[in-house]
Amino acid sequence: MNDMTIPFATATGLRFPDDIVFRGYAAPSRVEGEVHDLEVEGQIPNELNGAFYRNSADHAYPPLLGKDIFLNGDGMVHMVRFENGHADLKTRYVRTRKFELERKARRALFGAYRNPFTDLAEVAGEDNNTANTSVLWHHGKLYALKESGLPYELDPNTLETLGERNFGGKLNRTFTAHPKLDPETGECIAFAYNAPGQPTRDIELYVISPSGEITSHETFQAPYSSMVHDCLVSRNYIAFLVCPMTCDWERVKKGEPYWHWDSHLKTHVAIIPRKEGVKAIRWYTCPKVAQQTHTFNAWEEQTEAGTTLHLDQFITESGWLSQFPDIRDPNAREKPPFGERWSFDLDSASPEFRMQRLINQIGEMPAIDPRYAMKRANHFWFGTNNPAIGPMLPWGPKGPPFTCVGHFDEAANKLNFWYAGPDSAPEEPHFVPRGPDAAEGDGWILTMVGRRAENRTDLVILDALHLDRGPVAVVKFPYRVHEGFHGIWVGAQALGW
Ligand code: V55
Ligand code: FE
Repeated sequence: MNDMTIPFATATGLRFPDDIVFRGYAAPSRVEGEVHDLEVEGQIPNELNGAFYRNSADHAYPPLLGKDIFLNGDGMVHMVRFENGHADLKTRYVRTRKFELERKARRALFGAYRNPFTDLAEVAGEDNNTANTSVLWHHGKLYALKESGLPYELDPNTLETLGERNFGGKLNRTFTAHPKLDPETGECIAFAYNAPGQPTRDIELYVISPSGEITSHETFQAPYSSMVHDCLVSRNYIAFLVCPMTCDWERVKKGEPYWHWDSHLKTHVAIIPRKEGVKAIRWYTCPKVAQQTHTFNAWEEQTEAGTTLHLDQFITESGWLSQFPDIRDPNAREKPPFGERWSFDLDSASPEFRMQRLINQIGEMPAIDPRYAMKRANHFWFGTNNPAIGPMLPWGPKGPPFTCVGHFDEAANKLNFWYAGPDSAPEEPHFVPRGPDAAEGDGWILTMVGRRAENRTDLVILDALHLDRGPVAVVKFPYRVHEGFHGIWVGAQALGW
């Protein structure tokens, strides 16, 4: 191929690898910018005032080692600001230490995902955090999060990076990308694993007050060091799954992937009462091979037997083999996640718990009405594929793209889908209530949609309880932004707009 056809080719031959992570629709976007007054098909509801923020991994430079996993891209945050039926887009890289050092050098300096032994000597001891996974809005501040590093605070209006934060010196070197917000107390329940920057069995548990102070910090030990990506919080309990995605520092030193799936390890569940804390921790062992991908919610039910704690989550029975190898079975095939409900009778001494299929449909990227977090929710949304209503899309770097958004109404036992159309891949759904007093589920689902044939992105607004009626509005971006991970909705009032 003629280098002249590559828009960012330089005298030094800056080129991205021609592989699944960097090619075609998955290619880094690298575009920072603003578009005022996006095109809109349909009508953006006037009640939808505020901002949708989401994070993504968008490699700023070709990978040092010639290849990489998409999880290791540089954090790029997108904001769509909604105001009285209008929508404006803003996109900026998070100015992490890694990003700044590499931009100065005009090349990659850091090597493999979370592996300092593959970095160039000139960045020895420097932080490899990409801040690429999620965004948090709490105590009036916006943060970009990645589980292998500290939060980066962003300006919620300009998306400028304000700096790395450790909440008064109380965090070590990591912080989860999936903290949970308590809609009743305003607290943020958060955790960190591998907090010193190396694998350890310790898990740090934090409570952050509505004013941003860490009011509680406790530590407990897991049976082994694992990828603790998400957690579950009910009104009175916190639960963690420790799954066989494990890190062995000796392998990392040899340049092997940070994580490997070891099906000889068991899946363990820790249940911690929020009031008593880790001294009252209780461990359960799961009888099947299980990896939690993401969680819907946790809630308690009072029965004659006492308190039952339910954990509603997506579970797969394999490792995440598109990203990290299986060290026991090189021929293992990745299995899709299903929504499951795991139920624990807390007043019983039994070491057993129940596992049921909650949603009879593969899925991932769960969402509920956030006002129903920590108590029983009836409505569940998720990204999914449904070959009965639309063909699958070609695999991307994280496996099969979604083609549909799904909704499960548990009380009615009904599944409902929106198919995004040919060559269209929805991302994580987000629920926004119609107003503060709206009933559960009465509102909208927002989802980014990759329009693969057009090399563009849309933000689609659906009626949350009637997905199959199709979009209320389609907010059209004039170009492609990179597929992302997790986002949030922040209302105009909270933003002080
Ligand atoms: C996940 C995502 C990550 C990561 C580790 O979804 C786990 C799981 C986007 O980065 O670094
Ligand atoms: Fe996640």
